[in-house]
Order: sequence, then structure tokens, then C-alpha cells
Amino acid sequence: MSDSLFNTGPVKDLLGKVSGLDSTAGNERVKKVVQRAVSDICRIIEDLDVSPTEFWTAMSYLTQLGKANEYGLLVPGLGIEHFIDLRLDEIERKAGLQGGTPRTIEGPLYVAGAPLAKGEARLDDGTDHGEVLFMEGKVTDTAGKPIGGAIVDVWHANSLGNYSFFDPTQSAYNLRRRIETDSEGRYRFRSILAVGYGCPPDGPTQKLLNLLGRHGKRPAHIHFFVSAPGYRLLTTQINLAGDEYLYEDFAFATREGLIAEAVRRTDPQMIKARGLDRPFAEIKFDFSLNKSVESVPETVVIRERAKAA
Ligand code: MBD
Ligand code: FE
Repeated sequence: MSDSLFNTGPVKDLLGKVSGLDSTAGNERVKKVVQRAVSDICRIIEDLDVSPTEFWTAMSYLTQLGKANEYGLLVPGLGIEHFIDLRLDEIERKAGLQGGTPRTIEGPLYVAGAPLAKGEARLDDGTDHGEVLFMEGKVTDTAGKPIGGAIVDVWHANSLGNYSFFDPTQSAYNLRRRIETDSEGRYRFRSILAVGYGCPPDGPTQKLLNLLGRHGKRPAHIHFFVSAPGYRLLTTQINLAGDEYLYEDFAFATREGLIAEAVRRTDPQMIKARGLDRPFAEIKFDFSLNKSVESVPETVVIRERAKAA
């Protein structure tokens, strides 16, 4: 592009000054990222001939996104949270780490500080008439050795696809628990089957998805942070087999190795043994953790998260 304004001396000067490159004050890392970000924005404006009206429409959009607290929703919707997972996978692969349960995105709906239980827990408060679910499994290292005292921090949506805290009609920490594995690495819980999530239909995330000709749906899924001293924190989810959005997840979180089957139990004997009067679902799923290694940064992510009062 011979007539590119971007490549002229004055614009290079401008971008240098904008990012504080002519001064020793400030933060080097921030300068580097801002210079690149502002440069790329200017390039987009020139290359795509973005009009001032289009540009300010985008600024107004970002303002709406912040006001609606939907950055955490748009980021997975644009595949960026999954891209970050792919990078972490690559870094681990290069360091020779392999064999653990695959990671997948945290998403925006975690709430810290859920009640802690030993070995087993009931996650639902009894008010949701969704299908009863029993889930159980083990936490092991990559060689299959059980890890006792691991924490399985689990959260999922109710039978309407809504998460407690963000849905004020649910009780505090409904469908959220931390479960400590027993000496054989086992955890188990009773809950109700989650159904898939849909972006708020009138929110800014869905507004952009509409302009992209996309839906904002997720398959039914259950989130987990699995942690134990000396092991790399695992952030993951299981996605339920058979869901119509299993391979159409707007957040790109479904991965091979993370698809679980909820097996429906209709046998009267089994129903009775569980103290129930209707069919229920069972999921078995084991988690395998990689050991912490000095050569690879830890997987703990510091980000703003909700904390129930
Ligand atoms: C969810 O429940 C979720 O897990 C993600 C990633 C985005 C929106 C809602
Ligand atoms: Fe979710």
C-alpha cells in the first residue's frame, strides 16, 4: 500500500508518543501492549475504511457491553477464551506435560466461596423439579494414583439454564459446592440436571451475535475447578452427550474427552435404593491432574469474579 497513511513518519511518531515510548516513566509492558493495540486499531480503520460513525458505534457498543457486565460473555462468544486454552495446551505440550483431563473455559458465572463438603454433597436446595442427577468419580494423577484431599469446586445451571447469584430467584450457592475427595480420591454429589444456557436475548453479546448470524446457546454442561497441593489447577467442564448444541456451542467449550453421558435409570429397584419415586440420571467422570512443574507457569488465573455476600 503505497498511499498508506499508517506507514508515514508522522503516524509512527504519533503512535510512539501515544504509548509513552519517548519517556522512561510508566510501565513497559503496558506501553508495549498499548502501542500494538492502538496501531492495530488505526490499521483496521485505514484498511477497512472504517467511517467515523462506524467507529463511534463500536465505542458505544463497548460502553453498553461494560454497563451490562457482559465482557465475560462476549469473550467466550468470540472464541478468545478458547484460544487462550489452546495456547495453554501448546505451552504444556512443549514442556512435555500430557495426559491430564483436558481443560476448557471457565466462563463468566463462577462464584467464589461455595460451601465446602467432605466426600459428598447435595448441590440443589430441593426447590427445582428438574431430573435428579447423581454424579461421582475420582481425582487421580496422570498415572492413575488417587489424590485424596483434592477439591472439586463444581457449579452449574438449574433446569431453566440459570445460575444462582446471577439469578436472584435462587438461594445462595444453589448448585455450587466445593467437595473434598476422600482418601481414595473419590467425590460424589446429588443435584438436578442442568439444561443449556442462552445469552440474554436483549443484551449486547446477543446483539453482536445476531449481526454475525450466530446463536448464543450452550449445551447442558457442568463446570469444575479441580485442585490439590502439588498439582496444576484444572479448569474444565463436562458437556452432556445428546444435547443439540453439543457441537454447536457458541462459547466453543466442548472438547473430546469432556463429553459425558447422563445415563437414565428407570429400574424401580434402583429408584427405590436412592430413596426416590421417579427415574433419575447418573454421570460417572474421573479427573486426572498434572503435577506442578517449575518450568511451566501455574494455571491459576487471577480475574474479577463474583463473591456472594
Ligand atoms: C455459561 O454458562 C458459560 O459456561 C459460558 C462459557 C458462557 C455463558 C454462560
Ligand atoms: Fe456455564
